Amino acid sequence: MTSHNQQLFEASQRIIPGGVNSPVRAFRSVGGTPLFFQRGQGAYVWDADGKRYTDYVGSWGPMIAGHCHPEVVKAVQNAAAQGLGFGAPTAAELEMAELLCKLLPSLGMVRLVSSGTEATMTAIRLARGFTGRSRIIKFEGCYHGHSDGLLVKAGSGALTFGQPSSSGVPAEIAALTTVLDYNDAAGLERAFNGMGKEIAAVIVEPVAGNMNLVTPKPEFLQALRKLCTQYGAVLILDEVMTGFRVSLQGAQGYYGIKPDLVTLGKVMGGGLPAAAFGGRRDIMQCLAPLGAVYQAGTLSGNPVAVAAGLATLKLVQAKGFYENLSRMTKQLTDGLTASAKKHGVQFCAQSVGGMFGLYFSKAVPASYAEVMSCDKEAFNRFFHAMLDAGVYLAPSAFEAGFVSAAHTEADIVATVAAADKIFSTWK
Ligand code: KE4
Repeated sequence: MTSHNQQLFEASQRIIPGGVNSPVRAFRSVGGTPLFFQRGQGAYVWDADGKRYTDYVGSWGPMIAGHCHPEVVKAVQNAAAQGLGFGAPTAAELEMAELLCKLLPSLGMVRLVSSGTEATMTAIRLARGFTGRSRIIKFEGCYHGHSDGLLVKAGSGALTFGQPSSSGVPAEIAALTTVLDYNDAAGLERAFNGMGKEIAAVIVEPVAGNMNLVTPKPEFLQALRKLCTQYGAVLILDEVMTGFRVSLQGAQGYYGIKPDLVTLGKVMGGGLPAAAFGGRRDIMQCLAPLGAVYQAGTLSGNPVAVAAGLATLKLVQAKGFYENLSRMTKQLTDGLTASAKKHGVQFCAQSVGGMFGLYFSKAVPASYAEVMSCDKEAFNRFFHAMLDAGVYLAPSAFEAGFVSAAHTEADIVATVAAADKIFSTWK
């Protein structure tokens, strides 16, 4: 009997490339048939066959309050009843801009867009316009969306499918992107010493979440800030994933690093298409209509998406929100690690705030090379065994996982118990 998931996937593949609207959803790296979800509620999602899963993907981070949180749904319904879009300013956009600037002091000014890709693409253009320079630095395994200059040794789906550098990107554009090793402060120093005055911007995930999860070394963050300041390059912290995920002040607040520009998305849209970029006023004032750097968007600041974001950002400001989220996430990673150890499985895990990484390796990876040495096949086996047990992890060994405020202690305990059963017969 062909499952409904399979029927939908077969039909989708006939008219949608790979049957999906974003490659990492296709289960290509883990194998098997991707799940088509029909419903989400709290910590759970239901697939097209009606099977329930405890969800640790959360739409890749946005669903930090859980699926269909009543206050978010109500805010969306109320906004939608007033109008789905105007292509003109609304008070809600001002409220969102003021809230972002209040929560993130590094935001002197901010502009709303509809995706993380738009945010990072524009931040790069802005840095180039502000400095008059062309070269950018990124780090292997980091993913910043799919604009041409950033699809060079990228992470996430690009890494999953072994095409970290996409075809279709002209060599002339890729040549302006220098790719260095994440956490390699010495390598960054050498690059700046060699071409510092050519560098418009360094863009970095302050916690790398697109080559599985890799946390930053203190000396790496310090080098980023020191060298960008010293050479007049713009430091762009890509907090599309870490913003409001690792703490209320994102990774910049968690680690105490002050960026020149920040990109945001995911949580700030609550699941709907809202993202943003912002930072120093002197840089942001180069943007049209004030300055000569052009950027635009039909759906930028869409009132329904902004309503979802505002409702979500209201929820995350509740007292103890991040303490609880971090505690639950750590209980998950500690429980999985203890179970693997008990059963002699080479596995480890770590968490930062409400995001986590799972690795089939002896030690937690601190670089792209160490991520690549983790046992990907073992991850794929674990992924499917957990899926069979009703636990939905990210369908790739090169992604981070996410816990929501809707996950209960019982959910975490049940997830660890499911893994323990799997590890108990692990060969
Ligand atoms: P979007 O254009 O997908 O909204 O954002 C791109 C982006 C930018 N920066 C960071 C740090 C990101 O993690 C992302 C997108 N993340 C992936 C998941 N690793 C989105 C999932 C997908 O590509 O389907």
